[in-house]
Amino acid sequence: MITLYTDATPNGRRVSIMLEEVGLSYQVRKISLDKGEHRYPDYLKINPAGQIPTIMDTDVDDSGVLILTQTAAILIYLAEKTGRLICKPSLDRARMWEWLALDATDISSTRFNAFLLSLRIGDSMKEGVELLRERAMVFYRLMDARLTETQYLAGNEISIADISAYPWAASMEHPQMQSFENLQRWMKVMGRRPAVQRGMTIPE
Ligand SMILES: N[C@@H](CCC(=O)N[C@@H](CS)C(=O)NCC(=O)O)C(=O)O
Repeated sequence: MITLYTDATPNGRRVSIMLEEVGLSYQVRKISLDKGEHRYPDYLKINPAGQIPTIMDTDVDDSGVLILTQTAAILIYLAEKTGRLICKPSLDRARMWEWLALDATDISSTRFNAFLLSLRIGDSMKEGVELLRERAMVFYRLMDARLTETQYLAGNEISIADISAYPWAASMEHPQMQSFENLQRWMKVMGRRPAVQRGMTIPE
């Protein structure tokens, strides 16, 4: 059985969507960021960085328990465990890693840092927030260009690169987003998937 420790944020939903897509049975433990539960000593034992999401998997081969943090690592682990949403060794697979890495290292951190700055420092850091938002738009422009060539980010099959990118892309509010026609087409396709719709409501 897998337990997902999460809250209603794009990073958390990258994993809840994945769990819904692969169909593994799992339970959800809400870790309220508003209440500071991510810094409670019990939670820090499983995620010393004090971040969500985390998974605990008790169904592992050597009868141990796996506690795993870092969204990209969790997506790769679940894809390998189930053989789902991972491209077969090929050029598409290389592209899948490339887009997953861009999302994990650049897009997610840019988006989260903009959110954190606006939340903690408010108007005094308006310029810093705007700079990060413009940087995010550079990446969404890249994504739009990629999606003029292929249906999904890795190629013509959905993969963990798409699951990773969707929740942050879907929450981006910027006037230019509407002009990215292929990104919009991809978001509609992703947003219609029942597993994505369920994953986006977790935790309730
Ligand atoms: N690199 C981490 C980032 C996770 C992350 O930033 N989570 C945010 C919520 S979206 C969080 O828990 N923030 C609390 C904090 O940093 O204090 C991952 O990919 O899982």
